Amino acid sequence: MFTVMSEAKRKRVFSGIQPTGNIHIGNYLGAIRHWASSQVGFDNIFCIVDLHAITTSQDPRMLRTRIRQAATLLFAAGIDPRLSAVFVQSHVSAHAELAWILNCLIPMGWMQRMTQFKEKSQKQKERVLVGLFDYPALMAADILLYETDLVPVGEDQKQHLELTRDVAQRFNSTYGLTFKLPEPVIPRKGARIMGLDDPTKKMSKSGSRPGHAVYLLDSPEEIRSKIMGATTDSLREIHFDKGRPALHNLLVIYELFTGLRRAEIEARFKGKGYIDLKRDLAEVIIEGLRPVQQRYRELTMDAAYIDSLLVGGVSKVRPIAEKTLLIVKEKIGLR
Ligand code: ATP
Ligand code: LTN
Repeated sequence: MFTVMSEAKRKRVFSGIQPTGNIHIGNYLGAIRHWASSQVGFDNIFCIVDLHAITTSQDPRMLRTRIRQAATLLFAAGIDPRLSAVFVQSHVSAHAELAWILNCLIPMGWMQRMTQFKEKSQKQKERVLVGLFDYPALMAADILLYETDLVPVGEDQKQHLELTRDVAQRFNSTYGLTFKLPEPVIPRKGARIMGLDDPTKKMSKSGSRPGHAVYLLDSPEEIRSKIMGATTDSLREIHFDKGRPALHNLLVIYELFTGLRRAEIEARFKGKGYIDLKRDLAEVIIEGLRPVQQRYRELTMDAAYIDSLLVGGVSKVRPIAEKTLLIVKEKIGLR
């Protein structure tokens, strides 16, 4: 018999995405697709993390557009507003407040170990913002405000999740049990899709070269040209081999979009070359993204509908966040 799990027993899922640029197939294969496919049976919250976005400089008009675009793409990719709350981080002030409180519990040394900060700040040197350094505290606040059980993310966020658990534990041992310890959920495959122009760097929204990433809203022509131009090695045989990172990356993308087994893919390209693989891969991506793009186009025709979904989302989550913040304030003597 079909049984509906009671609200109280359902595990809470929380994740976030930055509205900093065009959403790419790395975000999709590593995160969004999983958020969409495992909504049933969970209590899901997905956040457009605009306060994280401003840790690097953003053009105000562009940022406003990208917040709405990110929300629309989540719904287009299958996030169902009946099963999941989608909201904009800055609309719930408890995130910034709890981040400040956590700042006052996190030793500098923990933050200095964060590899994402080290990588991102290398490029910016002295211009790097304090907010970027503090990014993991805000992320911990996002997660801990909602008694989150599971955090589905790509591989790059693993260390931030560890810091979140560490700060939750430190709070609990200082002030008594308050926060649940969240578990990261990192997909076995596709958790780190690499740049098409450089298979040693993860595909990223901030990748500057045009051939770096396939974006979810790219046209078929753009997808073909990016995939045909992707870096490869000079060997011939097509098979899954981590020692050949550029080819491996293309094959993983192929695998995830088709759902085929590795042996089937290798058999399909036996005796064939890179051109065949790339041609086929481009079509597979185009077909895979077609329904998302179609739904996106439909949704953009009704901006008021997206706004109403975001209002619905924030009204579901704000009371949860405010309740947690109140408890925290009481525990530490602010009330
Ligand atoms: P930026 O490059 O600006 O830091 P980003 O591309 O990493 O942005 P986020 O908004 O920070 O994007 O990430 C959204 C989700 O996508 C996160 O769960 C993240 O782990 C995942 N993700 C990002 N890049 C990849 C990738 N290359 N492969 C797999 N998952 C990824
Ligand atoms: N840092 C994350 C985005 C993010 C997030 C979160 C993810 C912000 N807050 C809370 C999971 C849970 C990133 O993908 N770069």
